[in-house]
Amino acid sequence: MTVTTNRLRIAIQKSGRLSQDSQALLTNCGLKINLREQRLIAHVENMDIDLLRVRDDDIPGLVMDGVCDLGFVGENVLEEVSLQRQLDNESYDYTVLARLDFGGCRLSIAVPQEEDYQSIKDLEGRTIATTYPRLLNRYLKQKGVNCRIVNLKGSVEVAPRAGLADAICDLVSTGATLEANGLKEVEVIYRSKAVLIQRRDLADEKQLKLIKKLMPRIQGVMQANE
Ligand code: PRT
Ligand code: ZN
Repeated sequence: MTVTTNRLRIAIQKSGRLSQDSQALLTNCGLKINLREQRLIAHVENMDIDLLRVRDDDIPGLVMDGVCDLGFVGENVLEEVSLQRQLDNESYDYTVLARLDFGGCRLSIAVPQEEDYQSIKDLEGRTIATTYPRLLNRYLKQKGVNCRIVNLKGSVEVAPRAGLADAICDLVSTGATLEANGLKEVEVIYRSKAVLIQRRDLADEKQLKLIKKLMPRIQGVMQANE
């Protein structure tokens, strides 16, 4: 059973790197958010909007399945989920309303520092650990390199030391984590930022009007931050 409501539903990361910035953006747009720490749903007091606070990995699917109307998510997660859903013959439709000014990072391949690395061809036949198997697979295919991909949900950066993989493919921002684990970045395979996405089939007039009102405010807040 799906609960019908014509309040606009926005999915945001509950706790993590995108939570604060997503919430701050909405607050700066004038939304009065009633936040109780452990709650799944936060009501916006002065507009017909509810925030759904979930794991970032669930956000693309919630929007693609039409369970949420909008979502704040990293392009890395969005693209990975899209590729996976295409393979699984599930819907993967969405519209990007805005590319945001936070959550910037890159998805990179890294190898042990002592490795003599010349090019991606050096990884032929080797094993790479990652949380992003679809993005990595797409990149390796483009380059014509065959590798074994090991799918890890966490602790990717320790995989080479633990003898689980020859290389890793993980998110990087400052590079400090790679360095602390004796790894060096050798290929950037994807550059990511946070985006605001909308479900494709949104048709409710009231909700569309609300989004139309919200978008110039979001652009305004981002310009003010420049
Ligand atoms: O619990 P939930 O599933 O919601 O959260 P999560 O743990 O999966 O994600 P989270 O909160 O870590 O990241 C959410 C999103 O933030 C990512 O999907 C990216 O879009 C974005 N982002 C931006 C990053 C980073 N920067 C980043 N540096 N996500 C992860 N990292 C990791 C990086 O892999 C490294 O392990 O942070 C660590 C520190 O990075 P360095 O390079 O500065 O050392
Ligand atoms: Zn996650």
